[in-house]
Amino acid sequence: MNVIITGITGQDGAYLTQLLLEKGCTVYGTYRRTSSVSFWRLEELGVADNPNLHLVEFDLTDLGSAIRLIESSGATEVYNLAAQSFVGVSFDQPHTTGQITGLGALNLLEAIRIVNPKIRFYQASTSEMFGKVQAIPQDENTNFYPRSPYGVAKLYAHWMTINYRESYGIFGSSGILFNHESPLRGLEFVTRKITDGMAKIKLGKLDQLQLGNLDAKRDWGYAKDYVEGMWRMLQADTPDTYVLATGRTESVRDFVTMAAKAAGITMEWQGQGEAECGRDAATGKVIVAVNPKFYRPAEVELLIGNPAKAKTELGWETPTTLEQLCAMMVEADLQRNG
Ligand code: NDP
Ligand code: GDR
Repeated sequence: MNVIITGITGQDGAYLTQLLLEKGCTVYGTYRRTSSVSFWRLEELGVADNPNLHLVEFDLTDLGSAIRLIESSGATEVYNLAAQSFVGVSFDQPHTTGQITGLGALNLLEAIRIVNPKIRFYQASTSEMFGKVQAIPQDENTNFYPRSPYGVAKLYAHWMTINYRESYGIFGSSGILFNHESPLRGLEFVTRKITDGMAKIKLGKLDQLQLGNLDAKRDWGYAKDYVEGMWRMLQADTPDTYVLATGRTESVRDFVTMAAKAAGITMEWQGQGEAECGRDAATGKVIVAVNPKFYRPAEVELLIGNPAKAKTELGWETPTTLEQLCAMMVEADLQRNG
């Protein structure tokens, strides 16, 4: 079976490529032309040179390119993982984010509608669509209230997937995934910034880690478990919308404490707001400080998902605990920085 994965240079693209190759698929993985393309994630997973992986240059904002990709690959499944996915940047580049993250998904839906409406389509939707949350925990029936240009763009793509399902009978499924992390997570996202920072502090390569809102709470799971859920959504009898989450929420501050512990450091917290800091209990040195430059114009304060529907209907589960995930990430960063 031929499948397309957009955004294979990203975290999820790498894990999904690995999973679908293991399942015997031929993967057409798309990447963007840049002056320095990197396939480091695929290389770390040992799949970059797999003969069943075809790397295809593609930009989500180009409809013609989407049509040619769908035609030439002969794909029967398309996983749309490509996006401008960093919430912070979406405030500075709202237009680009809308073009890629919102209208980009429409380009693929249009290409499917034109070339082969039988193709199954997965849209990478997000818990950021819940934003200023209207219910706790959040599930498939919770009202949306996005709080960033990224969240708004993703909500457009989410509803277009549903609209193409209802208008043209396209098998379009939308996975509302809560935050998922791994040793392959980009350094700009808070978990990896923290595990990389703690590893560097432990190794004497960094004095202090600077963060924004320590009170934000997230439902963090392991990315490798979550790509299995994406695949299950496209193997179901009918297209639908599913939440993938762990059902547990922790603050950024708690994740710092957890990562420090995994690196062999005991944290002590002092102060409040912008004056809050975290000290290494053994040395008394301030190793974590708040820098308002990392605050967002509008924040998503609390996310916690209810994955009951995915469990019941897809048999999806996420066995990895946050402690295991955090330890895995710190261990990988200690090795990379050592
Ligand atoms: P990443 O940011 O790691 O990867 C995004 C991918 O999209 C990269 O391969 C990037 O390429 C590619 N991309 C960006 N712009 C374009 C473009 N114009 N044309 C083609 N490709 C482009 O994201 P993740 O792997 O973490 O997430 C995968 C998807 O799931 C994203 O859509 C994200 O918004 C969504 N999501 C992620 C969650 C998470 O917690 N990780 C939770 C919920 C949803 P390049 O390397 O060149 O930048
Ligand atoms: P998020 O992830 O915005 O939830 O989007 P991120 O890790 O960027 O932020 C999580 C929370 O941590 C707070 N925070 C900081 N964030 C970053 N990046 N850097 C900091 O220094 C920092 N300090 C505190 C943030 O304010 C926020 O509250 C991720 C992305 O993968 C999206 O693509 C995806 O859709 C959602 O997860 C679900």
